[in-house]
Amino acid sequence: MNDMSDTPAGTTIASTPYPWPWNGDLRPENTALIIIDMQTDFCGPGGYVDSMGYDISLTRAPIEPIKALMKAFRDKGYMVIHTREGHRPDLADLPANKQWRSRQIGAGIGDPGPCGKILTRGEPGWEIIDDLAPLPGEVIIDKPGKGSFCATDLEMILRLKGIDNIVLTGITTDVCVHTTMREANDRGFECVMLTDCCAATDPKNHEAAINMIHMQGGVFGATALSTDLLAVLP
Ligand code: C5J
Repeated sequence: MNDMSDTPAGTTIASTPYPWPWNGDLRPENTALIIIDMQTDFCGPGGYVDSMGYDISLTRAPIEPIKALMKAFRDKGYMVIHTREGHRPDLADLPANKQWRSRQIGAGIGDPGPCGKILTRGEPGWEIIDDLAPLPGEVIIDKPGKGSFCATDLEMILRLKGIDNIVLTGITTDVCVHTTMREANDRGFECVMLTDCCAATDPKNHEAAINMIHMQGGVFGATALSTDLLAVLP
């Protein structure tokens, strides 16, 4: 069994279940912030999540913590990456079963809604919210699925930039953030999820998703509060 108190030299944060990153090598050159799906469709009035009847005050809660974190990452020269879930306007990349399921609860992907066609590229609801708008030159990953690596060039970009460590934020904890963390972990990236910078449409699922990460010595990585990371960010 590993000794979790055996903290490596370098920089680590007060994370659970181990001090992250595992090797203490936390630098602007090897660490990226990924902000997942902070789009009107997931946290704005009239968007996909709102249309399904979920409480968007939950998915809006991470906006301010992410804003503070994003500023610190930008100021210190770290890579900031944004993702957007959405489909081509002709819906050529929308699986029929995904569309069918979304229609069962009144928020059909590709169907017209208060913010334009739901989860469709180019529509108002699909845009990242103004509070967290990408800066010119920041990488934006458009993804048709829940994971940010599926059918995208994210892995190639991270490898070419020399990124080892990924800081995960955004919505929703239990769906797109978790899927992305699992995909990244399987590719050998060292991941931390910042729990105050994520949210789910059901708080119990948020907690459960965090608990899953803590199993097996950190089965997909670690979790922390953004303040714990900001306190030591080199
Ligand atoms: C979902 C997401 N929940 N961004 N997408 O459909 O988590």
